[in-house]
Amino acid sequence: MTYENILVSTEGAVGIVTLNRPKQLNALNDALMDELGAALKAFDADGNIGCMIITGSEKAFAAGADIGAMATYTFSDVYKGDYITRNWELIRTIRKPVIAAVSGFALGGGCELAMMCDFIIASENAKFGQPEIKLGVIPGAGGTQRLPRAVGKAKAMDMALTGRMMDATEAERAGLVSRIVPLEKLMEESLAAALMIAGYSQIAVMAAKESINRAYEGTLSDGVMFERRMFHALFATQDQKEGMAAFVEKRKANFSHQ
Ligand code: DAK
Repeated sequence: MTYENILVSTEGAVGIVTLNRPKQLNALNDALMDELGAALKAFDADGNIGCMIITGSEKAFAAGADIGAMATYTFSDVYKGDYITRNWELIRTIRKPVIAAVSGFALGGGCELAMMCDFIIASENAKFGQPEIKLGVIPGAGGTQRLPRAVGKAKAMDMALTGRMMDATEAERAGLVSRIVPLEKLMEESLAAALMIAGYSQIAVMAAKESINRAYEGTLSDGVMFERRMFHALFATQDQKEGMAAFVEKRKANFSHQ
């Protein structure tokens, strides 16, 4: 597939997708979301890839869903066309870890896209917001659900009802981003994290992601039981034998992802 709205590359075992509509501050239109989904799916299916990064430009990760494209949509357009669910939700089906490397604006659908990733590394100039209220709508790609889970009800209400932006420091303090790095180190640090993850057992990494995601969608006791069974299951892998043998033998583990 050839891409017109994203750039796709690899660094070792890491797949990188760069959102690339610079004139529109990476506003997310249907074509871009289709391409993003296809690129992530291809990386997920590629045994040589262990982790992915989604990033944007220095000025904008993504300034939201494309307002120009949306402006004339009718209810029947979005409902019948399954707008958002049709392609955006595909990101949730990706089983390997996806890191959002965010600099500049992550607004509306851009903030929601970052929150669909497994964690967010932000540069010092990152700004997060759900300003849809200013456009006469509400967040429609999970913002009203993922933001309160990440930052709590008070801040989520504040953000979604006033439409104000949160800077990187506030976002880290609130738990929305995992770390802040200098702008010029964003890709270096994100890549280092992704390469580290890709160096571990893919099976253990996927099991960790699946288990943590359970924390959002079920009860504590069901989540703990799911985690326990996954933990038990990992003793059936060659990677568990290798990882523990390497520790005992004081050498680096060489995982085969089996
Ligand atoms: N869509 C389309 N174009 C955009 C855009 C966007 N979201 N954001 C920026 N642009 C374009 C601008 O129109 C401008 O284009 P030209 O005029 O040069 O042709 C260019 O990018 C540069 O933007 P600015 O000139 O405005 O740059 P500034 O540095 O002055 O300001 C800004 C940057 C990010 C503060 C500003 O552009 C801004 O406020 N942008 C809009 C941010 C926003 O409101 N984002 C939320 C979008 S709404 C739904 C599901 C989901 C959604 C809706 C419905 N359903 C299920 C039905 C989601 C909605 C959203 O995400």
